[in-house]
Amino acid sequence: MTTKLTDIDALAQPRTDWTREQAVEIYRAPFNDLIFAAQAVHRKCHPANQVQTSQLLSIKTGGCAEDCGYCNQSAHFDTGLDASKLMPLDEVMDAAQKAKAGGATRFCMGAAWRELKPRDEDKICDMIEGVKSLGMETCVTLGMLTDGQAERLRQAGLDYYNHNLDTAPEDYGRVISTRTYQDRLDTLSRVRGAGIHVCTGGIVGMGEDEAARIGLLTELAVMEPHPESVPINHLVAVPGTPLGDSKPLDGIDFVRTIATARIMMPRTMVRLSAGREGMSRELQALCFLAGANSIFVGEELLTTPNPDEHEDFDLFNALGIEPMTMPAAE
Ligand code: SAM
Ligand code: DTB
Ligand code: SF4
Repeated sequence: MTTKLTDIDALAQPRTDWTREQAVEIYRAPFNDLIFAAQAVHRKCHPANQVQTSQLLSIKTGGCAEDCGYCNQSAHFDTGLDASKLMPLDEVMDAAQKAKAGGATRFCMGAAWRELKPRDEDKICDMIEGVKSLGMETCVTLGMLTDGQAERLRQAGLDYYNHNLDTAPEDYGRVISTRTYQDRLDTLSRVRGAGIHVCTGGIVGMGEDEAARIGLLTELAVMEPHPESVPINHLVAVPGTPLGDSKPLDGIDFVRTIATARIMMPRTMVRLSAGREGMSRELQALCFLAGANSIFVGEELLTTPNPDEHEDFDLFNALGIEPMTMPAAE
C-alpha cells in the first residue's frame, strides 16, 4: 500500500487513484488502527465535534417504474404503500419551514421517479426556488436526468443532487434490473457538469458481501473530484420487497464501512443516513468517531421512520456534538 494508516498528513490529501486492494487493506485493518486513523483524518479536514443535519421530504411517493429490490416505493412490489401525486408547492414550503425551525440546514426533496419528466420541471424548479429563499441549502433526488435538466435545476438554485450508486457494479444486477450502473454514472456526470454538488453513496445490509461494500467505496473514491456528500444507508428492510428479510449488517462492519469512506474521501461529508432507527446510541457514536459528520433529522426519512428530534438532541448532548449552523464547508 502506498499510503500508511499512520501517515495522517498524506491521508488528509484527497486522491482518486485508489485500488480495491488498498481499500481492502484499510477496511480490514485492526479496528483500533482504522478508527484512530479515520478520526485523525476527520479532525484534520472537518470540525471535530460538529454534525450537519439535513431533512428529507417525499414530494412524490410510490408507484415507481424501477424495480430496486430494497425499495418500498417500487410499483413492482406489494408493500401496502399508498402512491401519491406530486405534492403542491405550499405543502412543500410548510415542511421546509418546519425543518428550518427544527434546525436542519439542508432540505432534500425526493421523488419516486425513474427520471425527471419535462412536464414536472417547472414545478420542481419552483420548489427549489422556494426552499432556497428560506436560506436553506437545497437538495433533490429525482432519478435520471437528461442533458440540460441539471442546468435548469442549477439555475433554480439547486445546491445538491442525490443519486446513489447503491452497491458495487458487480452486485448491481442482483438488486436492480431496470437500469444500469452506467445510467447512474451518466446522470452524476450531468450533475457535476452543471456545477451542482454531487451527493452519491449507497446501501449496506442488503446481503452483499464485504467485496461489494469495498467495491462501492472504491467506485465513489475514484470519482474525480470526490462527491461532496456520501450517504451511507443501512437498509431499512420493508416486508414485501425482495430484500425485506435481509439480515442487518454486523455493527462492526458498518463502522468499518464509515471509517473506510472517511479515509478514502477525507474532505467529503459522510452521512450516516437511513437505518439509524435500528441503531443503538453507542453504534451511532462509533460512526461519528469513525468520521460520519452528517445525518438526516426528522421523524421520517422519505417513507420510513427515523429517530425523533428528542432522541437526536439527547444523543448530540451526550456526545457534545453541535449541529452545524452554517452550510457545511463542502
Ligand atoms: N427515485 C430516485 C432514485 O432512486 O434515485 C430518488 C429517491 S430513492 C428513494 C433515493 C435513495 O434512497 C435510493 O437511491 C436508495 O439508495 C435509498 N433507499 C431507498 N429505499 C431504501 C431503503 N429501504 N433503505 C435504505 N435506503 C433506501
Ligand atoms: C439517501 O441516500 N438516503 C435517503 C436520501 N438519500 C434520499 C433516502 C433513504 C430512504 C429510506 C427509505 C424511505 O424512508 O423511504
Ligand atoms: Fe424508484 Fe428510487 Fe425506489 Fe428505485 S429507489 S424504486 S428509483 S423510488
